[in-house]
Amino acid sequence: MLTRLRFLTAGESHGPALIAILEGMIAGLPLTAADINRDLARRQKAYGAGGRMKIEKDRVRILAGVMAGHTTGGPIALMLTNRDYRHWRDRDIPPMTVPRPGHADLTAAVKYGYRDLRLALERASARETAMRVAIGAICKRLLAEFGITIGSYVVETGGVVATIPPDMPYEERFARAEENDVRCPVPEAAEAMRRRVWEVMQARDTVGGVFEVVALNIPPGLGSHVHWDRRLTARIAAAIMSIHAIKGVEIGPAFDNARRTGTQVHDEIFLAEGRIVRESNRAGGLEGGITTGQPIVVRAAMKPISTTLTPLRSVDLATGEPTTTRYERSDFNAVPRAAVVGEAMLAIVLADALLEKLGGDSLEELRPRFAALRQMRLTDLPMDNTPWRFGYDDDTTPSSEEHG
Ligand code: EPS
Repeated sequence: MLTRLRFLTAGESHGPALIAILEGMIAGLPLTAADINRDLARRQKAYGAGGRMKIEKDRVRILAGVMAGHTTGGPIALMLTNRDYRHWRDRDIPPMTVPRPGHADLTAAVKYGYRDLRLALERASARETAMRVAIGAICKRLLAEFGITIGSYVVETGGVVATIPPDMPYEERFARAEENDVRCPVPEAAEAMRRRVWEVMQARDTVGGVFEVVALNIPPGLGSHVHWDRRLTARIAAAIMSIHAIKGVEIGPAFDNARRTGTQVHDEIFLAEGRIVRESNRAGGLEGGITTGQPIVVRAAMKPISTTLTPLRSVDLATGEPTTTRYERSDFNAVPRAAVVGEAMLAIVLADALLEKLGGDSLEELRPRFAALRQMRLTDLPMDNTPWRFGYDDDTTPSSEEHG
């Protein structure tokens, strides 16, 4: 569903490295490894992360597409080393034949006919999201040139719900989320979330949760209502749903809106000093699959991590015997980390939508085009208030006069 950008990732969780190629990025964008490493470090932080995060220290190598500190317009090639690989490279790998419920173990083995489930988990692992975050950081760098920022915070962990004061500005939510390792902007709720995660870890179990990803200063008019795969709503939902363990997504408070009446939900339209404004944003920044210019608010539900210390019932596919799962090192809580991945996926979709709207191949070319975008101003709308006719060149349908 990307129209201007393309990206591919490759790599196994415990293989030597992860690789990514981003194609379609404009030329002339200032970019350093530090821009990417900042988000890679943010993705690594979580209360309830497994032992792997003590091993990995994600630092990207930019191998192509960036010269003298600026993108060239050529494909950008990125590499991340898996430090854990050294623990696996010379080892005999014990057979893994008992699929973990909830993981891709069973479904991927059915699809690909694997003789060992490790071949499934190596690529299904959320380790791959490190590369999404790296690509997303480049897209954020582009968006930042136009004042667009993206942040995230966690609103629910293991059933503990944070009540965020509705008047707390998004920038403050983002900043406060950075201050703790559950990424929750409300300190009391953050403490309750940590306690909940601790309890669940003691009970040898795992948690899921809900996070919000928000884009600020997005211009109106990105995306389109005219076709299903051009609706930005659909493109955002698909991107967020592609993140490991995400099983639900909503734009704005969509499920709550579904319980209300139309007059309680829709964001009424006002005119203030020549500008078209809204006093609410229950649409989550999108109407008709097009940006309204208000914050884009995406909420995502993450299922609990499917690798649990407490065994779950399963079947040994080698013997056909009923049995229980064996533990593989994993996370107990990955919601804070998934939120950072959500930022990346939203950044990729929005950078793509912006490039689609603006056209052009270099930052220099984009700047005046961005400045000339139609805004939510009455003067930007060419309404001429005159009657008109459909005027299709269609003589197969009788007119109302002929029908009487
Ligand atoms: C993951 C299992 C864990 C996580 C991993 C995702 O890895 P391991 O089995 O090596 O302990 O740490 O996430 C990452 C390595 C990462 O960088 O996010 C899984 O099964 O999806």
